[in-house]
Amino acid sequence: MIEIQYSAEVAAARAAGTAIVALESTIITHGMPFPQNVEVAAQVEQDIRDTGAIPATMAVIKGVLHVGLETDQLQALGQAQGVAKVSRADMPVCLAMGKTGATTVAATMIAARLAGIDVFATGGIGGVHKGAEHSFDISADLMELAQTPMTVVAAGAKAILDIPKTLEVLETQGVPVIAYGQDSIPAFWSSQSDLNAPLRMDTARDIARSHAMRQAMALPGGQLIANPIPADAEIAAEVLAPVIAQAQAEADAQGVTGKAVTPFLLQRIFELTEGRSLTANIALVRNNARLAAEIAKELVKLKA
Ligand code: PSU
Ligand code: MN
Repeated sequence: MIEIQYSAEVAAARAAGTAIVALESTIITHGMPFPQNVEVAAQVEQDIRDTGAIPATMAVIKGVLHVGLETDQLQALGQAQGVAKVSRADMPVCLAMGKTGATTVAATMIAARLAGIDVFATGGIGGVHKGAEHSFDISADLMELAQTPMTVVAAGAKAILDIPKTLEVLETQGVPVIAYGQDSIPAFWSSQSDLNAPLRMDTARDIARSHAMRQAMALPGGQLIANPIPADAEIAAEVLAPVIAQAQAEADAQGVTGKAVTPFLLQRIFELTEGRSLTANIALVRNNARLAAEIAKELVKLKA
């Protein structure tokens, strides 16, 4: 019933048993401005190939679930106006109605599971927004991590979020949050925060082993790998704090709610930092893609 279209390289990788890494498309349509969005998407795909795995960027195009995009499809999606941001709630509607939508972290996890992919790289997951005690704005990404088996590599939760509350929800939902190679939880544009991560791992092999163990135990839900941004690309948390506060105040003053909140904040932070936030965002996504490819390769070895 659900129509899935694999890109040529993903179809070949599936047949050969090559490691595959899923990528989201909301970061292309709603997370970065054109034309950098398309350049970065292609670069991140190439990083995965250079590490020895195959990228599968997810999107719904005219009601078909695409697992891996051809170059022209990626270009078109990156330039299209008014593409829907599709999460768990709206993905089946988008597919059923023959519409086009970019997948969030939650929707990409669902797509990857349907395609038999275990590992997914992104920038930062959605989480509990600042002021959530009033707005109740908690990303569906967190509940997805609790129910869909997937290793998701991110640079921690975006610093626009309430990171302590995000960690509390993940703990409640039984989602392991594993810092890669350090004790503290990375904070997206900054490599360190003053919060200790609940768990730490230092190798892709260990991460693959814990993924396989969850599968062996038939536990629903995935694991979140918090991979710090490379030190030479980070922006100090003190520099960003007032920028984030200003963007949040503007969002509140303008009554921005729901799906629009995260894209609004990212765009304002991009403007207020004169593009520095984007440069850091690009570095961390590429770094996450490389680690995800290493984990996917280890998983292929474990399953052999
Ligand atoms: N990470 C980025 N940029 C983004 C996002 C993540 O570096 O644009 C997107 C992801 O698709 C994530 C979504 O799932 O933001 C979260 O949106 P919300 O807070 O509305 O759930
Ligand atoms: Mn939200």
